[in-house]
Amino acid sequence: MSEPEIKRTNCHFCGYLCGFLATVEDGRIVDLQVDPTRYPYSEKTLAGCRRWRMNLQTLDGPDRVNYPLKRVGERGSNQWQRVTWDEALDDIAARLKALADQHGPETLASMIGGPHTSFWPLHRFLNLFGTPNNMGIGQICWNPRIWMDVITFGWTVEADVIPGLTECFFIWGTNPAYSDNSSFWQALREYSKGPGTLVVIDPCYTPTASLAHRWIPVRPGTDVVFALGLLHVIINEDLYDHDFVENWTHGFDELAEHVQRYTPEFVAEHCGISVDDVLFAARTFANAKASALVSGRGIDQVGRNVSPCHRAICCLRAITGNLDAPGSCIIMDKSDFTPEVDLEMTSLFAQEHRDRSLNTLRADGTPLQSYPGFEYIRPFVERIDGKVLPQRYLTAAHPDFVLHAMETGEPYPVRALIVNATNPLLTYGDTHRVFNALMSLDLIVVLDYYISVTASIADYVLPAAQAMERPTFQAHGGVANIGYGGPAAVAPYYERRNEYDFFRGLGLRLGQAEYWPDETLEDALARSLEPAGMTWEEYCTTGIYTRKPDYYKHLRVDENNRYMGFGTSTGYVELASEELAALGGQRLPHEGEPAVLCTGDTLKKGAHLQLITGSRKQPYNASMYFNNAAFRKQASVPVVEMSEATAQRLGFQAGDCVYLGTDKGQARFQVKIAKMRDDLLSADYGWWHPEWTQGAPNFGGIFESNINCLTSCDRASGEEMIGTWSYNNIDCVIWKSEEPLGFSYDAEQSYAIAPWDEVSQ
Ligand SMILES: Nc1nc2c(c(=O)[nH]1)N[C@H]1C(S)=C(S)[C@@H](COP(=O)(O)OP(=O)(O)OC[C@H]3O[C@@H](n4cnc5c(=O)[nH]c(N)nc54)[C@H](O)[C@@H]3O)O[C@H]1N2
Ligand SMILES: Nc1nc2c(c(=O)[nH]1)N[C@H]1C(S)=C(S)[C@@H](COP(=O)(O)OP(=O)(O)OC[C@H]3O[C@@H](n4cnc5c(=O)[nH]c(N)nc54)[C@H](O)[C@@H]3O)O[C@H]1N2
Ligand code: SF4
Ligand SMILES: [Mo]
Repeated sequence: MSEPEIKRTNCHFCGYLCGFLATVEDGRIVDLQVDPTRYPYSEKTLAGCRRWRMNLQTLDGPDRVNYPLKRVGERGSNQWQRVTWDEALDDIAARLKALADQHGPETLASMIGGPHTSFWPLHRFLNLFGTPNNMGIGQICWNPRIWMDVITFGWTVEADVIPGLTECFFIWGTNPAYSDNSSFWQALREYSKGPGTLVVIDPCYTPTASLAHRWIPVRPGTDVVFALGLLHVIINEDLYDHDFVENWTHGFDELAEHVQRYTPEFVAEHCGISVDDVLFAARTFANAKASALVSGRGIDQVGRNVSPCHRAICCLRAITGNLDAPGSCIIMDKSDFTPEVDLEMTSLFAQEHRDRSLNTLRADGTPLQSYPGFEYIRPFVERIDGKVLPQRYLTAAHPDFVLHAMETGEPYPVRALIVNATNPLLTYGDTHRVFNALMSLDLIVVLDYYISVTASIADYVLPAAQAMERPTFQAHGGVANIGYGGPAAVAPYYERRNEYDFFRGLGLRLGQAEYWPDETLEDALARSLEPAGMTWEEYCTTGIYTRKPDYYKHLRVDENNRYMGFGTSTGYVELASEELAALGGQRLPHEGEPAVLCTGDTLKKGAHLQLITGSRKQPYNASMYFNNAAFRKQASVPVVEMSEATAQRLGFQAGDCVYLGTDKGQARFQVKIAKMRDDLLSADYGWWHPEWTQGAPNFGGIFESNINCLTSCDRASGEEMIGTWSYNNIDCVIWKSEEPLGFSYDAEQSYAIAPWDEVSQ
C-alpha cells in the first residue's frame, strides 16, 4: 500500500468550483478537505453548501455508471450489456459514418445542458464531422443577454460593484440566494447592510427580495415595459448623462421618442406595480454615483420579450453613464488564454455545412442566432482587440427545428444524437415531444454519471468522469478573461473517461487525428493557457487565471489617434440598433405578445393562470441529486407555489394535490403558499423518481411531476432573432387532483438509481 498523498482538486457540483485537498491512497480518494489556499475559497459559502460532502459519496456511489454500456433490449427497455471502450467507440464511429454516408453529416445532432463540464471537445468534434445541429439551452440561458450586450456595446458586460461607490444595485429576475451559493450572494448580503439602495425586480418575494430596499413585483414577462418606463422617466426628467449620450451613443433621439408612450401610469398598470415603483427605480438608478445591475433567468426565459428587455436594459445602463465606469458595469476583455472559438475550431467548419444549418435553411429561421448572423456581427466586434465570441453557442440550432427534422425527415433526416451532460427529457421544453422524437432515432449516445432518464432510452451510455477525476478549467466561453478550476486528484475510477477522451477517441476513428494533437485533456488545457503566459502548474497552485479589465476602454486611441469607441457597426453604443435592423430585426425595443399554451378543451379543465417554472431552489439542481436520500427527505415533493389570496380564490389549501396543464400535457404538484404576486403560479422543475423503474413503462416517473410536460419550444411563439421560447410567463390551467401524488416519500426506501448491473440482462 502506498503512502497517502495530498492532491489538489475541485468540486463541480455547482459553477463555483471550490478547491479541495484530497487524500489519495492507491489511486483512491479517502478523505477530502477544503483548500483554503486556492480560488475561490470562502468559508461562508462552504458552510452554506449542502453538496460538498457528497463528493466522496458520489465518486464511488452504487448507482454510478462505471463501464460503457450497450443497449440489448428494445429502446427504453433499460437492458444493458457491458462492452469495452474500443467496442463502443468502433461501433459508434461506424454507425455515425454509415448514417452520414446515407443522409449527410447533419444527420447527427447533439444536446448539452448547464455548465457541468467543458463543451468545446464536443463542438470541435461536430465541426470536424460537419454538422451544425448542436442544440443546447443557450436560447433560454445566457445567449440572449450575450447577444444583446454585443449588439449594443460590442461585447459583454458584468456588474462591478464597489461598496461606497455603487449607490444603487438592481437585481433583476435572479435569486442568487438559491441559484448561486457563492461569493456573489455573500457580497449581496453585505451590500444590503450598507448605504447603497438594493432594488429587486421579481414577481416572487424571494430571500434575495427580502434584502431589498424596494421589491418590485412586476407581472412576469412585462420587464421590457418596466425598463422602457424607466427610460421614459430618466429622459423626460432629464436625469441622463448628457456627456456620454452626446459623445458615445447612436440613436438617442429615436429612443427618446419611442419611450414617450411608456408613461409611469401606463407602465404601472401594465406591469401591475405602483407608479411610485417606476419613479423610485428610475430616479434611484439615474441619480446614484454609480449603478450596477445583474439579471438572470427570470428575464431570459420569457420568449418574445427576452431580447427587447435586454436591449432596454442596455440602453438604461448607457444613458445613465453606467457603462465601463467604476462601480457600474464593465465591458469584459477577451481571454488571454485560447478562447472557446479556437478550441472548438469553428474556423474549420466548412461553408457547405454552415449552409445546412436549420437556423438559416428554414424560412422561419433565427437571423441573429445563425452562422450568417454571427459572421455579420463578427468584424464589428473583432475591431476591438480582436475579440471573437464562442461561435457554437451563439449559432446553436433551435430545438424546434431539429426535433422537426427528427420527426419528419424535413428538410433532411436527423437520425443520431449525442447527449453530453444534460437530461433533456426533464429539462428541454415539451417532454412528450422530445421523448417521441428521441425514441424514433437510430442512434443515441449519452455521456453521464448515471443512467439518467434520457440515458435509459439510449443505445450507449458512456461513463463520465466527475471533476475530481478530470482536470477542470471553467471559462466563460472566452467572453471574459477568467478561467478557474484545477487538476484531477485521481485517474478516473473504473473505466470512466472525461469528455475530451471520448470525443478524441471518436474523432481518431473518423479521420480527425490531425486536429486532436493533445493526447490528454490536461495537455490540451496546458496548451490553451500558454498564450496567457501561465503554466499548468502555476494555474493548479492558484486555481485561477484572471486579469481585471480597465475602465473607459472606448477612450483609448488607435494608431491613427482616433478613439477606439465600441465594437458595433457605428462605433457607438447603439441605442437604436443598426445591426439588428440589418438582420431584419427591430431598431428599438418593442414588447411582444406572450405565448399561448392553453386553448379549447384545456381551458375547461380548471382555472386559467399565469405560470413561471423552474425558479431555482436548494438542494436540487435541475434534474440532479434526486437520487440523494438526504435531499429527498428535505424536499420530498414537487410543489407549485401561489399566494394566500390566490389559494383562497381558487379554493386550494397548502398540501392539496393539483394538476397543472396546458395543451402540451399535464403534471401534478403539491400546493404551497408563498409570498408572491396574486394570480400567479410558480412550479418546481426537474422532478423525477429514481426509485421508480428506469426505462419502460415508468421512465423514472417523468410524466408524473415534470413541468416540462407542459412547456413548448415552438419557434412560432419564440423571440424573432434568437428563437428564445418561454419557461416563464406561460399560461396554464390548474385543477384539483382527487388522487394524491403518484408516489409517497418513504424514508426507509433507497432513493439511489438502481445500479446498472442489477437491472441488466
Ligand atoms: N421548465 C424549465 N426548464 C428549464 C429551465 C427552467 O427554468 N424551467 N432552466 C433551463 C436551464 S437555464 C438550464 S441550464 C437547463 C439545465 O438542464 P440540464 O443541464 O439538462 O440539467 P441537469 O439536470 O443539471 O442535467 C445534467 C445531467 O448531466 C449529468 N452530468 C452532470 N455533470 C456531468 C459531467 O461533468 N459530465 C457528464 N457527461 N454528465 C454530467 C447529470 O448526471 C445529469 O443527468 O434546464 C433548462 N430547462
Ligand atoms: N439550486 C440550484 N441552483 C442553480 C440551478 C439549479 O437548477 N438549482 N441552476 C443553475 C442554472 S443552469 C442557472 S441558469 C441559474 C439560474 O439562476 P437564476 O437566474 O437565479 O434563475 P431562477 O431561479 O430560475 O429565476 C430567478 C427569479 O426570476 C423570477 N422570475 C420569473 N419570471 C420572471 C419575470 O418575468 N420577470 C422577473 N423580473 N423575474 C421573474 C423568479 O421568481 C425567480 O425568483 O441557476 C444555477 N444555479
Ligand atoms: S457545490 Fe459549489 S459551493 Fe458547494 S462545494 Fe461544490 S463548488 Fe463549492
Ligand atoms: Mo442555465
